[in-house]
Amino acid sequence: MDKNEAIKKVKPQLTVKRFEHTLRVAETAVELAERFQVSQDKAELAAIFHDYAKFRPVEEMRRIILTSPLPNDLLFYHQELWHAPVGAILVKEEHGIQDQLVLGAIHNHTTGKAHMNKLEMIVLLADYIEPGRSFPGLDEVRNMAKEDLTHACWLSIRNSIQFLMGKGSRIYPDTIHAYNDLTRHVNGGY
Ligand code: DGI
Ligand code: FE
Ligand code: FE
Repeated sequence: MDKNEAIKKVKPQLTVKRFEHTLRVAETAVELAERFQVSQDKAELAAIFHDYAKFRPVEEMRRIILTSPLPNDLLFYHQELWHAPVGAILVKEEHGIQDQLVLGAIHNHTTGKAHMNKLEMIVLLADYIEPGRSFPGLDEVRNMAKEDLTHACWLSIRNSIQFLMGKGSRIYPDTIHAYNDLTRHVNGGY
């Protein structure tokens, strides 16, 4: 599917603000894909669809989690997490996107997971550093994203965990697994 077709499919699913965020994530993902040598087309497609399910009714997402191969433990964690795995299912069902790399990047863009591939890291990171975002520690992540994809991804996951813990929120295990896995690459094992 080409870029314009993808944009046409996503736009009616989102608010104006979320759609503009999506376009910035796509631009950022393409830059990262070029820098870190993965398919720019796949990065762009995954980024355009990454928040596809963001505004689906909670009850619809719950039903999809219960009736698909998605892990049911998602239901015990924040609803904000659900749009990522549910989005991967819906873009396949509703728009025939079959590419496993693209679907994986959509699926894992919020929580991350252990052993992410480059495309997954790129979409997660692009979502975090797109130019419309501003939160503490972001400059450091943006600078690191110029050089080291894994380290930048580690910083973004570490910041997210710190943010969530600061609020006393639960943390989905895949986010912790992502942190532990990336930590091995960043500081050599401990
Ligand atoms: O969809 P976006 O707003 O663009 O960004 P996102 O898909 O990264 O959603 C992040 C939200 O999910 C953010 O408000 C934090 C929240 N969240 C809740 N529980 C978890 C979590 N994020 C992670 N990584 N892990 C969690 O367990
Ligand atoms: Fe998202
Ligand atoms: Fe997003």
